[in-house]
Amino acid sequence: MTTFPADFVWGTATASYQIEGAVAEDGRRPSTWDTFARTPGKVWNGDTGDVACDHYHRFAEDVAIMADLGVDAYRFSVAWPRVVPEGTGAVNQAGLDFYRRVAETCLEHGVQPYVTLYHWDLPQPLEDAGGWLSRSTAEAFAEYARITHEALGDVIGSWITLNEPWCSALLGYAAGVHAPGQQLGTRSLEAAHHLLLGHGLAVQAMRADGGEAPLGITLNLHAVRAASDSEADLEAARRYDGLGNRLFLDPLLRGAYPEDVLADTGTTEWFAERSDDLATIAEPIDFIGINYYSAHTVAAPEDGRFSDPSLPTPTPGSERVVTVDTGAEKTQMGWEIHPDGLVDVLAQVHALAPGLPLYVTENGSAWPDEVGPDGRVEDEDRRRYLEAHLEACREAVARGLPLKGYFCWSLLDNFEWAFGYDRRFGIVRVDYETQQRTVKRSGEFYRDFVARERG
Ligand code: PNW
Repeated sequence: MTTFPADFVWGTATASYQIEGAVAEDGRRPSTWDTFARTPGKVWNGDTGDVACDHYHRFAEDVAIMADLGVDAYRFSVAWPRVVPEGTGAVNQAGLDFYRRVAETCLEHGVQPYVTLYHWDLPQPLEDAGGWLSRSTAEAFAEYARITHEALGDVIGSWITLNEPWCSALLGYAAGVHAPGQQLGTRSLEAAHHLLLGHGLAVQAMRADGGEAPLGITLNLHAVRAASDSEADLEAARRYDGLGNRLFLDPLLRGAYPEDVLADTGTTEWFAERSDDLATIAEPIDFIGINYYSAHTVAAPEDGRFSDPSLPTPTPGSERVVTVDTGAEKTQMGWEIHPDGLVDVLAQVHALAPGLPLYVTENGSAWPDEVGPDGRVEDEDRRRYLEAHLEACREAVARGLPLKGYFCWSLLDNFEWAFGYDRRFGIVRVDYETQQRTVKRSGEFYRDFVARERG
């Protein structure tokens, strides 16, 4: 059996708005997610991140739990509206101080801090000025990245610019199920471009600031399979892979947008006018982070017509592409479980950028956990999902893919975006009444797995 390299990084991941709470403390100002969560009908049960896991006050306890689990690294995100509360202009030292305390606490416990600079909490004033549809947001992001890198460069092990620009652009500006909740169809690709530009400008700004810490970006990649070998189904798979994966991978790693995707979405001209940005977007990076949850099997619409611009979907220009139920087991999110898809997406990235270090920066599953009479959470479903995907990582390493680390999503149950607190992804349970943390069976499994692999 292949063993993981001795320096393989084992971690857990979270994101600021999902766990911190304290949304109005120490100078933090509202983000688009504060606004979205307060808009009736947008988040299940009217949940907000106002308190969440109260991690802002309990981070020391949470870091100690990670140390007990024996993980090497903690991927957390910095909330832009804590550091630059209005998006541009004045810097809030109290915000930077908080993240320094988190990072230093990690280091004291032998846990390496990995920072994501943008996990979706855009300062509201920037949204009011056009959000990611506006080029100036990309420039503001680079300035915020520079400020944060300069302030925390001595305590952060690795930097991730954006988390999942696909979600920000397509769920936020096309499907409308994430903040800012707009349904603009193919105009959402303009948001994708400005996110990618912001990434490139941020990389340049952080490089100019110096330091040795590796810089990268995290994408959520979709393993895409055609329902059959028919030409129409292969076309559906091409479109789904195009919008879900290649729209981001190609400019970052090849310096060019996929022409077929621009043609499908009628955006060829808009992108041609901005081709000068591609050199910035393709600024060399040190690693790529991949968030992997599921594989998608897709088919062509029955009448062969892919578009219907009246439908708000995350596949603008290919609205009627059909997702097929393969009969595979599903998590509570309704996402089919396909551990082999993780190997496929790692191989897809490796083919595009041979040798570039790869990290799984998120992988995990939601289930309706129950607390037993003894207070234990025997989350066998989550444990099995975790084990199967860890074995997929082993397979990737065995095949020679340059996979350097794995971060389990998530350390804690948390605010699951549009689903609020209804969906639990944690390997540690959070009782939202008492804020008590309880390591679940899956957490013990992860602890034992890591210990065994380290030998
Ligand atoms: C990721 N989709 O989001 C995020 O990075 C996490 O913050 C989140 O909690 C986790 O996955 C679980 O959902 C996604 O619709 C949200 O395909 C939606 C999708 C993918 C990823």
